[in-house]
Amino acid sequence: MTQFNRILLTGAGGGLGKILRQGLAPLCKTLRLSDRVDLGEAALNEEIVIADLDDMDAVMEMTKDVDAVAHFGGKSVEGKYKEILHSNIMGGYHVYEACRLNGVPRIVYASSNHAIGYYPRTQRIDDSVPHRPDTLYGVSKAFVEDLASLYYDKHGIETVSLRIGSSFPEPRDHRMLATWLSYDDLIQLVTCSLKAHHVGNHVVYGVSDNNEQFWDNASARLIGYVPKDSSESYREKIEKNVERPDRTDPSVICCGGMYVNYPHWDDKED
Ligand code: 15L
Repeated sequence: MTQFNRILLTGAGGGLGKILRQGLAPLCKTLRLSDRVDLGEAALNEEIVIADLDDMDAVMEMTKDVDAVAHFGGKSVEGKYKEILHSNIMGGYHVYEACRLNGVPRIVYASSNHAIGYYPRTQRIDDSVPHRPDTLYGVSKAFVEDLASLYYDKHGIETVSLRIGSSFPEPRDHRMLATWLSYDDLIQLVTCSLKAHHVGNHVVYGVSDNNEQFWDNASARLIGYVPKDSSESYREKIEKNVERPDRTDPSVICCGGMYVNYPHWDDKED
């Protein structure tokens, strides 16, 4: 059922953006899509804006006359400080500030488990723990979660921050048996986040109904999310094809996996 007049999806050309381009279409009369990469032809109910999120004027334009923003734009993995700064930190700030100036009441933010990646897997954390980022990318996710807090307390803009685990067609390794979020469950989670009546500033984990879980996700149930998929059907394939990692490695001890072992990206050769 159509509920919104216009939703803006940033990062519509990215891995998850492409899934949500299809998945969010039934929710609104017009789906406005933005990215800095080519998005192809606009379908009948689509509007396309090619722009960079570090351009405030462009973000002001794209957030005009929208009822909600699904903010999936920016860099989705670790990178050099300047890339993270422009894409995620400045980009995130521009989205919040433009929503304030244009009166947009709700944002669904694609945060990441890397905002809390240094927590050990043995500690069952919920949405209320302090940030413990494992990378500069994780820091940028924590920063935008904090912007969400400020913009709710001070300006009344509601946010659901989704600390997405690993959203791919299927889990790829042992860690993803716990962190996997299927595409159908992703669509459901974003839909619940857009439609829930009063969310304030809310943080949830983006994971499917996996047997193995690192996080207490009661806050996701509060907005009506009932995941349908489980990584369990892929366990046998992973046990057979993927080498079991060394249990004493920090990437196995911590939720963030290999991100905790990454070097500082500015030390890397181009
Ligand atoms: C993320 O935040 C990334 O966007 C994705 O590419 C995966 O690395 C995922 O985290 C993960 O932790 O598996």
